[in-house]
Amino acid sequence: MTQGAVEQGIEQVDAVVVGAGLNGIYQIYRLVQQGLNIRAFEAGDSVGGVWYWNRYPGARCDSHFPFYQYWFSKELWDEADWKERFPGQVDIEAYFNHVCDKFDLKRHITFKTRVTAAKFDAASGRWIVSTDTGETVSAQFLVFNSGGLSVAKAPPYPGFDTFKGVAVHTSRWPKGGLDLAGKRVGVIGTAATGIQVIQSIAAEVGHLTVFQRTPNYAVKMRNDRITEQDLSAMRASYDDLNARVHQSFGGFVYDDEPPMFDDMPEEQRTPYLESIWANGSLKMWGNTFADAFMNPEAAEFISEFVREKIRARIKDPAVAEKLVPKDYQFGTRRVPLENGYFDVFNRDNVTLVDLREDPILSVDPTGINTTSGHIDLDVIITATGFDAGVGAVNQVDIRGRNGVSLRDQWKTCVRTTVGMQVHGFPNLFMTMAPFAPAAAICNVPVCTDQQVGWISDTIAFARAKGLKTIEPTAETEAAWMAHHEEISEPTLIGQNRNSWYRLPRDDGQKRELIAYMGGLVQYRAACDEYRNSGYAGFALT
Ligand code: NA7
Repeated sequence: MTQGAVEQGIEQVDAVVVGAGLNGIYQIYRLVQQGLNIRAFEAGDSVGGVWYWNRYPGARCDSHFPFYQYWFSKELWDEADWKERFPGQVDIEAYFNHVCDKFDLKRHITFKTRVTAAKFDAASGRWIVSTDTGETVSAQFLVFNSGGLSVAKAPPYPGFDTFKGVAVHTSRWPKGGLDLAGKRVGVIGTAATGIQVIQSIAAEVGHLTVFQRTPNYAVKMRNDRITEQDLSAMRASYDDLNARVHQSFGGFVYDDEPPMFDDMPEEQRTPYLESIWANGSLKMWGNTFADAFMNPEAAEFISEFVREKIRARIKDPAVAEKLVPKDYQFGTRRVPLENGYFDVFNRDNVTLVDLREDPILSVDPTGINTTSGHIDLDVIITATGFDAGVGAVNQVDIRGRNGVSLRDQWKTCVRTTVGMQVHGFPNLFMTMAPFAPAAAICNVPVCTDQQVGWISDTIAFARAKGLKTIEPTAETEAAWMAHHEEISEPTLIGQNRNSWYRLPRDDGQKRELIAYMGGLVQYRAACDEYRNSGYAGFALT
């Protein structure tokens, strides 16, 4: 039992893990392996996180085979049975269940339970964690693996609650599915999720109205079937890929080094892009020109290439012009993949509403009102995205040293140290949080490997040294934020204000860019340096 303000009768554990998705599952595995006594809480009734919640039609991973899987176990690679180059939600959810069953992890998880509050007790150096089912647990370490994209954004239109048909956010799609056959369906949102839903349901519904605010440069996905041969090659490549993937920029290994834009003769540029386009993957975003994130001329060249690809798919030139992004450059927001999306707009039963010309005014019991009139709908699907980076952590009333509220602190200014700790909140860790590649610009399982690894190593260090607390100093945090801004802001992604990579703010303050743009190698080096130095720049008590 621990001392201090911890009350008698409260369950004492070494660590509490919040969330049992991609990060949480590996976090549980690591901490259990390290001999910690843990409790994990998960809001859903099973594991998978975003792959548990996002069961909308066409939900699919945009990371290509074989990069979207855990890297910590070669056995998992030997057993994996991927069927498609871009796995769908059903297969990914099954994979997570397999991982949990194989390592017997579910017994550590309390399902259908949300952590609602966490209070740091300075005397004991422990967190008192409360849940919505009335449980209270005391833990030395508290790890938020609650996801960077798990709190849904609701559309802010007046009257939305009065709609008498079915209204559903894509991340809350009912487990039993929705019957859309013959229905008048509206989809609000045309980014990664909206694109997948729209292309999947267009042929089934009676009429589909697509409400688009910002057009996206979607890249054609090449979703090959994965054969036994591919799986054998995947298994044989594990050691090589595992060695290289952690040294990549964004969690994918590409065999070719991209050239600098100016080094490639002009006449070779388009055929070169064609060859990458044919790959049908996010390679088009991450591995065209080495300076594509920095050089506006390179970005504009790629943008024009993709604009032409979109135009070529749409029969009506007026519709095509609405779907072609012109006011920002390719790659400066998350690039979605598509498989039939643009062709949908050639169908007679599909209408595109450009919200920039014809904004939504309100929702009423029978549909949506735009400036040009009323649209009758039976179903409204909101694919409007998430409260990115901070949303899930902010749902919990977290009180650190001196009772300071993390949520209140983050209202005016979000700060982290390498996206995994926050000064003033000792022994608290998080993954997928702002100012790390994991927040926005990384193939997540590779970031997970690194972030969960660092957190687990840090906890192991603290325990081996018999520490009560570990946290970054204010100076360390300020230095990380200064480095992040110096590296990330000058990039073209940093210059695009219209993206979930930049946190929304209504108070006139600067909006933080959550995407750390230094790449995995530089990020990993910074994290390793802290660890290898015995956590220089951290307060250890
Ligand atoms: P995103 O990428 O945040 O996209 C949300 C979409 O919804 C996007 O098209 C938004 O337009 C649109 N949106 C958001 N709010 C509104 C309102 N109020 N009215 C109209 N349209 C709106 O979320 P996704 O779920 O597609 O993808 C999230 C990530 O999950 C994705 O990047 C992958 O990494 C996996 P906007 O572009 O803001 O004008």
